[in-house]
Amino acid sequence: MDLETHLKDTPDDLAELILTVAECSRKIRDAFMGKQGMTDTKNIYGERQVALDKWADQLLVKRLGDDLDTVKTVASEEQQNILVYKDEDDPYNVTLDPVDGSSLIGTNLTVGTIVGIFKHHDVLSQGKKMEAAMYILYGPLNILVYTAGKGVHEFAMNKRGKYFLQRENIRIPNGKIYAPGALRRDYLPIHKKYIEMLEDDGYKLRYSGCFVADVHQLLCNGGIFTYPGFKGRESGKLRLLFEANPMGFIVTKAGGAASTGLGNILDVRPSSVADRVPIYIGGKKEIELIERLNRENI
Ligand code: FDP
Ligand code: ZN
Repeated sequence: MDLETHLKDTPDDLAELILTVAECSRKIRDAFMGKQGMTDTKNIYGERQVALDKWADQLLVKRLGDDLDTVKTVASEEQQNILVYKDEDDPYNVTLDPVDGSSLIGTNLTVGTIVGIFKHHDVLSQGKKMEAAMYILYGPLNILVYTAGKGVHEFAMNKRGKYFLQRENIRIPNGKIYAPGALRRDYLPIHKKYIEMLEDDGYKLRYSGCFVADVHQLLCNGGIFTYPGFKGRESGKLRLLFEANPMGFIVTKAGGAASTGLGNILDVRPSSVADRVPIYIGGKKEIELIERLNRENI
């Protein structure tokens, strides 16, 4: 079944938005050749932008913001400000991480696009208010995963650029994989204990350096991804709006969870588009463990 057919029970305007991102992802895949170098511009976090990242951002912003008449605002990890379009009444507010894991582009490892979709709630709302979320992986295959609130579904792109259903209603399995971000020497004490407990329990290391790809493997095989708060930056590295919330929404809909280590990420109230958050995302069992360790040490 193709993506369009699969979206037949989704409201037309939301289906159109998801299909527009899918269409952009085909073009982004084609643009890898030739756009791997760095630009001379920086994003709001002071990181030099890779040409592909900037190009993908401009494509997505144009197609979603300028061309669709149902999108009111777009917030992108690569833009300074929230971009405002159209009328007050337009329902959708969208967050974009155009190319997550962009430091891997030059190595030909998998990177991806992450999209969060709010309806009648602005992008500074709690993640649990999202209407839908999706991501695309540019790996050996283009993979698209979306949830419009009910199940989580996975599609693969064929040679003609069309997405076909691979797995429907994905549930995160039990598994013993851990993907730990940050330097071990900077771990805070409870996090250090947590990682040691996973290792003692036989968890295998699988960390690529691309958040969306690392989380996708957990949807396939189970386990936990974490980028914790660490010495020097207790809020961690990953961005609440662009990374943690959409991926947290998807993993939660697949029967997993996403936590700051203290509580549900989807309950966090953002204070600005640039907020960062410590993240533990994956199986419920692993999330319960870090939350218990934190509770017992308070
Ligand atoms: P990148 O800097 O390459 O864009 O938040 C972005 C991110 O990648 C995540 O995709 C990834 O999980 C993390 O940063 C990698 O950080 P480290 O280099 O510290 O491992
Ligand atoms: Zn990212």
